[in-house]
This record gives sequence, structure tokens and C-alpha cells, in this order.
Amino acid sequence: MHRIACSLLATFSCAAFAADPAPVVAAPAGGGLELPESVIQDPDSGLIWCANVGGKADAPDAFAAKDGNGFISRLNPDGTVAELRALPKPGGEPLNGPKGMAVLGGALWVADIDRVVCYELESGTQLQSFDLTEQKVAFANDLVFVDDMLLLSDTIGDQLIVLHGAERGQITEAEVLGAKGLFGGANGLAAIGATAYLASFPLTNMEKGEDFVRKFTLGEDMSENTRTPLPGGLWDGLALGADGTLYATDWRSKGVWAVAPGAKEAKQISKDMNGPADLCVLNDGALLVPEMLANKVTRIEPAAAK
Ligand SMILES: [Ca+2]
Ligand SMILES: [Ca+2]
Repeated sequence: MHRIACSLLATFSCAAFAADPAPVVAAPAGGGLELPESVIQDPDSGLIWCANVGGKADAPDAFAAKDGNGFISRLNPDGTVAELRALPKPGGEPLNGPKGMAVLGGALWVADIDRVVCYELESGTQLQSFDLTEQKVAFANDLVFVDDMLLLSDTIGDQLIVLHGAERGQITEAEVLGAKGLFGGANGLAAIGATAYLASFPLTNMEKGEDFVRKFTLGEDMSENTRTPLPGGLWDGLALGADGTLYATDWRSKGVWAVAPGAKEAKQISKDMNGPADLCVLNDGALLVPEMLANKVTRIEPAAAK
């Protein structure tokens, strides 16, 4: 990440502006998480994984340095740590700044700055490291399977990339989607069927910038995207509930927002979160939200997620 954006990340603050967000269960602090960016639950095993960028937010280029200090933790459903350094296994190739993840068929795909790393979850064996420097990826951020196709966002490259072959266990080709620069500040991804949502985060202009969450259909003209009812902000993580509710995290209002299916308005459901990043919806309907700058993961109960 650009140096200026790093210092802004550490100091950025802004009052929450929505009225009466629902209370949030306070997560136990600590547990050893280091800049947790993303949480995901394996729908098959129920296990919960958390990607840690590693180190401290005020370290030089903390979010995109190839410093080898990233790791994946296994969490409990309340957001506490079950196994701090689950991946990579001891002696395995280090991770640098792991962020978004996707799970399919017992394999975990991890976005790691300029590449995507894949692990077999049961054994912890690394199955692949796919280099994306040719596509000029410098801030790989999120991953999602859309109709069995793995999609990657690159925040600094303002692009989305299709990773062919992942659905069969090995990426064989990376293809930039749509016109260059079409997806400014590309951050969080979520998808249902061929419908995808993209959260945008103006990384190089955090103080004044604001961006939006957009919806588009894969396979159609990518410039034909529409804004969701979510207001302008610094949007990071996206997740979809079983009922189709779209959840999104915003660093500006410091909270999680929800858009019910078909709703014309969005609602802020939590506040006072310190760097709310790539959240997930658990099998029980609760949300787990990594508060990246507070080194913790906070659970929002299902009743409070409406
Ligand atoms: Ca790191
Ligand atoms: Ca993210």
C-alpha cells in the first residue's frame, strides 16, 4: 500500500452518522490476531478461518509488504481464536499479507498481495501459489466463486481478475475482466448466481474520497453496473445472508450496514468498529466482523443483523 494510505489507515477516524445501530457483542480482545482482514466459514466443515496481514498497522507498507509475517487462524463461532497459526504449517512457504479468501471442495484460496495461494484444508498442504505480477496485481484483496468461477479484486490495480481452473483445484490462467480501470478501488466481493457485488475503497484518498457498492451481472457488459442503496463510504467487506440480505462494512461510518432483499434503503447495524473489514455470515445467521485495527473479530448476533 502507498505509504500515505498506511498512515491514514492508522489515524483515520470519523463519527458514525446513522441513528441507533443495534448493539454488538463485544469480542474478547487479543488472542494474538495481527491485522485480521478477512473471515470465512467453510460451508462443509463449519470451520472458520481468519486471514491476518501480520505485524502492526504503523509498520512501513504494513498492508502490502512482502514481509513473510502473514498467517491464517482458525476461530470459534464467537470470534475467539481456536488455533492462532493454523496456516501455513511449520516449515511451509510464508504468507505475506493475506486478505480475502474463498473455499471450495475442501480447498482454501487466499489473496496474498500479488498472488493467490491454495491450501488443502484437511492436511494444511499448500497446493498452489499462482503469481499475478504479469497482471500487475499489487493489492489482491478479495476472492469469491461466481457460478464456479473464481474472481479476484485488486484494489490498487482497479481491476477484477477471473482465475480459470480454480474450480477444478488448480488455477491455469488469469484473465483481466472488462476494460482497464473499470473497477476503481476494487475491494470486497460477494455473489449469488451470476449476480456479483463489488465494494470500492478509495485507498489513496481515504480522507476525502468516498465510493460505493455496485451490483453487476457476470457475462454481461461490466460497465452496466448499478449502485446499491448503500451510501458513499470506504467500503471493504461484503457478505450475503441466507435470505439475500447484503451486508457491507464501511471504515468511514465505522460499522456494518445491511440491505434487505429489494429494499430501497440501507441500514447501519453496528458502529464504533475500528477498521471493519471482510466479514462473513455464519451458518447460524450471525456475522463475524474482523476489526482490523483493533486486532479482534466481533460477532453480531442474528437478531441484531436484521
Ligand atoms: Ca504482512
Ligand atoms: Ca477487503
